[in-house]
Parts: sequence; C-alpha cells; structure tokens
Amino acid sequence: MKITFRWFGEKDDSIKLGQIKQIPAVTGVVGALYDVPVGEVWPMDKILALKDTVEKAGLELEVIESVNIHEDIKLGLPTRDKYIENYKQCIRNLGKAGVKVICYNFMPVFDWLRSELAYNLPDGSNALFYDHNAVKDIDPVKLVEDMATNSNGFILPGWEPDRLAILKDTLERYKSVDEEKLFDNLKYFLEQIIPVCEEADVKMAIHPDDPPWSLFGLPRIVTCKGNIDRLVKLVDSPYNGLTLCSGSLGANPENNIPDLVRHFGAMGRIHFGHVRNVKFIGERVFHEASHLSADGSLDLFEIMKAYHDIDFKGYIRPDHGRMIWGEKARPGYGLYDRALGITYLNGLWEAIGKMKKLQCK
Ligand code: CS2
Ligand code: MN
Repeated sequence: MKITFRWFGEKDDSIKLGQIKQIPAVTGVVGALYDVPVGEVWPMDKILALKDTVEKAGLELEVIESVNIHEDIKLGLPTRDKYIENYKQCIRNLGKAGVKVICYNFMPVFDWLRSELAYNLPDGSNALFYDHNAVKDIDPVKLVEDMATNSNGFILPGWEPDRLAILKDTLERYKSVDEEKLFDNLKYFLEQIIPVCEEADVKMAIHPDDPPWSLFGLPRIVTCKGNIDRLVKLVDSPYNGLTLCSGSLGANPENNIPDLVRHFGAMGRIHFGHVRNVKFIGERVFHEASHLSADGSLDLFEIMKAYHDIDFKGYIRPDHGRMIWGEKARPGYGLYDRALGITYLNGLWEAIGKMKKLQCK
C-alpha cells in the first residue's frame, strides 16, 4: 500500500506540506483544485502548478479527491453531455500530469453529512457526530447553514458555496429521480468516461455515500455490498473501481468492512482505501473516534489484515480525525489525529506482515 494524506492546498489548508512530509511512511498527498467550479475542465497549467508544489516538498500527487460530478449528470438532464465532455478532458489532463486515481462520489446534492461538527468526547477532544433523529426532520437548508458557520472558518469539502447557493432548486429537481434512475444516470456517465480512463490510465474510484442511507428523501445508491456489486458491473472494467471508505460504509453495522475489502479486492476494484473508525451509540447515531480499534466500533486490525491478505498495492489514507491538542483546523481534517492514525496503521501493517513471516518459519 501507499500511504497518502489529504491536503487542501497552500491557500486553504492550515497544514503545511513540510509537516505532512514528516509523518512516517507518507509518500504523497491527495489533492484537488478548489477554485475550478464543478463541471468545468481543470486547466493543465493549474494541475501542473499543484503537482510542482507537492513535488518540491518531496511528495507525490497521484490521487485526486475529488473531481466532483455536476448535478446535471446525476439528474440525467440533457445538459449532462456537455459536462461529461468536460469531465473526459479533466481525466486526460490529470493523466498527463501523472495522476493515477480519481476519487469522486455520486451523492445527490449533499456530500457527507453530520448533525454536529464538534461533538465533545470525554477526553476533551471533539469529533464529527451524526444523529439521524436530529437530521431527518430538519430543513436541509438550515442544516447546511449550521454546518457552514461551525466549520472553524474553513470551507468544508463537498459543501462549497456555489453548490449551496442553488440548494433549494436542486432539491426540487431530484423529486423525479429515484434509485433506479440514479443507477441509470451513473451507468450513462461511466459508459462514456471509462474508455477515456483506459486510454489515459487513470482509475476511477467512487466514494461510498456517507452516511450510507437516504436523506431528505434523496436517493443514495453506494451504500452496501449488493449495490456496489451492481455498480462495478455497470461497466466491467478495472478502471471502474472504488474508494473503500471504512467509516462511511461502516456507519451501517450491516456492512462488514473486512469482507468488503476481500470481496472487491479480489476483483481488483479497490484503488483507494479511506481507513477510519466510528463509534455507534444508537441506531443511526454515531460519532467519529480515533483510529484505534478499542475506541470505536470497527476492528481496524481486521480491516488492515484484509488489505494485507489481498496484497493491496493501492493508495490508503487515514480519513477524518478528531480535533485534539487544541488544534483549530477544518473539521475532520486536522494534522494531529490523522498523523496518529497513520502511525497506528503503519504499526498494524508491520505487525501483520511480520507475524505472517514468523508463521511461515
Ligand atoms: C469525505 C468526503 O469521507 C470522506 O472522505 O470527506 O467529502 C469525500 O471526500 C467525498 O465524498 C469524495 O468524493
Ligand atoms: Mn471517506
């Protein structure tokens, strides 16, 4: 595996590349261009400038998270073709710059969603929190406003102002899109872009829905093994793959993450792993936790063992972390807890590998 770290750019991240470089085993950052509106082509010069900045710090830029999908593509509107053409050009440009994996998601309107961004934990740290009861009856516009004002002054990934400005309109338009229609629209998109990915040697890695159930009556499809099985077959190519996010899928206890790693890993479809823990405290109520197995509901040893068993050669990153040691950063994306997460993943990986060798002797 190759360990990476998500970074929001020199202007928008409180974390410096030099700090990321000092985290043991990190070979690259997961980056994006944040100033190109959704649906537009990412210009070559801007991609190369980002790559140059990252490489000067001794790191690689082989994974992009995310090239977001224009709502017209998810809605299946006639205007989608123009945006799909732009997406193809983006893939070609990224391929030319040496990018190997594009993470994206197909969640209508909302990216990840939480009811609280700074839920206090007993040790004085805080983390993202989700309570379905608090979310289900609330006006989505109000919820989004709350998220935007409580984010320590940072723009949250997936919650960019241009997206939020047209929120009411977009919600209205989804009234005619159910899960079947969303699957059709995903298939239409993949059928057009996957041949371009094959040519450019860039793998697509869809991120699961977070949380993995429907919200505000909107359809969500990347939620469970059966649906993911269906989506990898929509276009049967290794370039149509997954970002296996343990915390997103793991918020539903019915999703068995080590099993998913083995299943989709054996098919060669996992290109990117997001590894983090969540702690269930009720039905559809959870908070994020440190990566340590004992602190959450997921067994990180079993997850890393599954990656080891499939001889995973793709990219891994720690996912959201808690806010600890008084850090003020973008919720979920501070330096300290994610760096601790990486150290823990390194420890598990080394121990699993060495134990296997001992058992062979
Ligand atoms: C989130 C998402 O769980 C996560 O990784 O932070 O915003 C994620 O980056 C997107 O859904 C990927 O497109
Ligand atoms: Mn994730």
